[in-house]
This record gives sequence, structure tokens and C-alpha cells, in this order.
Amino acid sequence: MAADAAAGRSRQQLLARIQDRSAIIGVIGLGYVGLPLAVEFAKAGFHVIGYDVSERVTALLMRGESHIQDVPASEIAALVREGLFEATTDEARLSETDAISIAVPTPLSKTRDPDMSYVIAAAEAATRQVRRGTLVVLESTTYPGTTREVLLPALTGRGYTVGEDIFVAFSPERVDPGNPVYHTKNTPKVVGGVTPACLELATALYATCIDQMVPVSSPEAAELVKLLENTFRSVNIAMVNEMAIVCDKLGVNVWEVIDAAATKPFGFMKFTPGPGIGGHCIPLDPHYLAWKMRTLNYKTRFIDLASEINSQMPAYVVEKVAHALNAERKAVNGSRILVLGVAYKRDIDDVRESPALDVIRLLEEQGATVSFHDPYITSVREDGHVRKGAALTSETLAKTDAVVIVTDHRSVDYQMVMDHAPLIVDSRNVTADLVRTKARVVTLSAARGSETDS
Ligand code: SAJ
Repeated sequence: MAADAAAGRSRQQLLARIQDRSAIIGVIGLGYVGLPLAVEFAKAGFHVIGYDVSERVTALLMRGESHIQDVPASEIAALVREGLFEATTDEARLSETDAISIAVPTPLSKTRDPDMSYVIAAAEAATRQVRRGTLVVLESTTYPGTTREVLLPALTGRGYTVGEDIFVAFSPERVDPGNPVYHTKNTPKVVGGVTPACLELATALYATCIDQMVPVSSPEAAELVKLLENTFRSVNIAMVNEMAIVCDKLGVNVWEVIDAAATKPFGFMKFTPGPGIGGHCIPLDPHYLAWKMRTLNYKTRFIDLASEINSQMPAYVVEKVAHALNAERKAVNGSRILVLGVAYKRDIDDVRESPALDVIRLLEEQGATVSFHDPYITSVREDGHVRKGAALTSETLAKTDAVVIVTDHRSVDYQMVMDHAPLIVDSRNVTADLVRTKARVVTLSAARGSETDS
């Protein structure tokens, strides 16, 4: 009876501190997920202690700067000034918190298996520092079972009982970098608690700063929601990438087909082919599920096939470049090629896992002299050396043998590229509506209808 009373007290006390905003919130990992979340908690009135292992990150945040494109420095500066947000590399500061959200990377190892080192490090830090009665929520995208098999044992190892002395949940991050409409606050938040009390506290906390809660019955359900979302995208992107190859072989323009299919008002969702998929989510997350299912002797064929097709797209683009140069009696070897756009998707500054890096590597392996231009990225660090971006001018364009559009940033003047480059290989269909002037244009599949590649 006494334990129940104590547990009830812990839950009630934390609920009250959430409601009156006196709870101190910890966020482990101040990246593109953790920083926007920390800002939302602070804007809701909580004192937020952001913990990150990077001294560079915590120092710049405390100077009121931002390293995340979607988080304005002015917002950081104001919250730091008001004492609502502080960033630290001192793990011990987490002992002051009543609730902790963990938003650390979950990359893949070289053998394409989950690299849980960041999650384990964060779980161990939280375990060392948490006080009795604390709520700990894992946000990192991971395989189903991680919360119960990795986070929970670490925390209960301190002698805590989940649902009484410690509260544990999983809530997937749904950040879409660069999305002008959906941000942390207005994107519905899925939450799965290890016990009903864990779910109640986690939803109460997030409801203070996120508009819509989506409670589910377990952390495993919440972990799988995220993996379904990203596997859905990977599989559908792979399907339209294969459709691009199909259309090319049939002499049909894939974007014309997709645009027409997208007029179906029900039962269809538009995806567009491209040079492959990048980012730290779609190329990686489905492999967390594939890995987990392999341990249960089940082969997730859709995930594996989608990954196979998506990862072959950079080579398909390079094959298009070679074929287009060949039509001008040029070889890739010795050609001067400008890769236009290296971020993994348009209008952002993130180059992680970008297919542009594969396109550049493959072209250079065939002897091309490759430069790049990206309005958001001035240099790319690869294998220890830094490659600086080139200016996009009529002179640099005229000197190329081909321009390969890999990322379709909206700020680029593509008509100027059309007016000065001799050849464009457009992997994003961004030249479709331009006035045809100097450049010959090749796309991933055949030109529209009766058009010929000029
Ligand atoms: N891509 C295509 N064709 C498409 C859509 C995307 O080739 O039709 C490519 C993009 O160019 C990019 C990659 O796929 O290289 C991933 O694109 P993305 O739009 O999924 O962008 P991410 O990975 O930054 O963000 C996604 C979120 N995006 C959307 O829901 C629109 C979402 O899936 C997750 O919230 C997020 O990953 C995450 O963190 O998991």
C-alpha cells in the first residue's frame, strides 16, 4: 500500500509540475530534432536544460546563435536571455530535471546494422543522473523493442520501478527539415508509454507545447508508427524511381505520367523520381526494421527491394550523363561536369547521405572533372578533404560539358543555366517549363510526347 501511495505521489507531483510549468525539462541531443523540441518546451514556459556532447553546439547556442536552419537564432537568443533555455555539455545538470527527452542519432553501421551507440550513451547518461519520479522519453527513430529492451533496463537498473519511481515512453520525432508549414508544434505527436502512468505523463508533457497528441498502446506501437511512415516513403519513392526507368525504356515521360496519375482525387499519392534518396531518415530508418525482423528470421522484402532500387539511382543518373555526352562524341573521361545542388533535398543545407555525393564520386571514377554549386552549401567535407563549391555564372556554365541537376533548390535561376550550359541532365524535372534556348536537356526518362531532346 505504501509503495502504491508513493507511486501515486510521484505521478501526481510530476503531473502538477508539468501543469504549473515548474518542471525542469532536459533534452539530450540538440540537433534538428532536439533543438526545435527544446525551444517549444521553453516557449511553453518550462526551464529547459539542453545537453549535448558537442562543446561547439552548446557554446554557439549560449551565444544566442543557431546551427539548425529551421530554428531562428533570434528565438534561441531570447530564450537564453530569459533564462528559459540553457545548453550544456555537463551531464550532471540532467540531475536537475523532472523529465528528459532523448533525441540522439540512430545511424547505420558500415554493415548497415543499427548503430545504437548514441542511444546507449544517452540512456546511460540519463540513468546516472535521473532522480526518482522522472519521466524519460526516447524520440530517436529505432527498431521496435528498443525502449523496453535498452532504455528501460538501464533506468530500472537503479532499483526504480517503471510506472512508479520512473516513467518511460517512446515518442517518434516527425521533423521534416525545411517544411514551411509543419513544425514541431503543429505536427501530431504519437506517444506510447511502458505503463498507463508513463503514457499519461508523457502526453501531459508534450500537450503543453504540441497541438495534437496521438496516444498508442505501447512503446513498440509508437516505434513501429515511425518505421511505417518512413518505410512507406522509401518504398513509394523506389516505385516511382523504377517507373522512371520503365518510362525511359518505353519512350514515355515519367513526370507527365505521374502528374496525370496525381489528378486521381482518391487512392493515389504523388511521389517523384529523382537521383536517389538522402537524409538521415529515409535511407536508414527502414533498415532498423529490416534488421529487427532478421533477428526473428523474417525477410522484409519491400524494404530490401526499395533500398536496392533507390541506391541504384545515382548510377542511373551517371549512365544518363555518359549517354548524353556520348551523343556529342564526348566521353565522361575528361569532361568538365558541374553538379547543381548537393543537399539531400531542395531548399535545405544538409548534405548527409545525399545522392549527389554518389553522383560526384561515380563521375570522378570515370575520369570527369567535377565541380558543384549549391546555394545552401559552400563546401563539402569528404574523406578528410574539403571540396569548395563553384560560383554559378554564365562563364562557369559555358565552360562545362554538362550540368547535372541533382537537387532542385527553388532559389536557382534555371533559365540562366538553360541559356549558358551546352548540356543539362535534369534528374528532378526542374527544367520542364523553361524556355528552350542553348542547352540540350536530358531527363531521367524520355522527353514529353513528341518533344525531342533539343
Ligand atoms: N524524395 C524523392 N522523391 C519523393 C520524395 C522524396 O526522391 O517523392 C527524396 C528526397 O529528395 C530526399 C529523400 O527522398 O533525398 C527523403 O525525402 P523526405 O521528403 O522524406 O525528406 P526527409 O528525410 O528530410 O524528411 C522525412 C520527413 N519527410 C516527409 O514526411 C515529407 C518525414 O518522413 C520524417 O519526419 C523525417 O524524414 C524523419 O525525420 O524521419
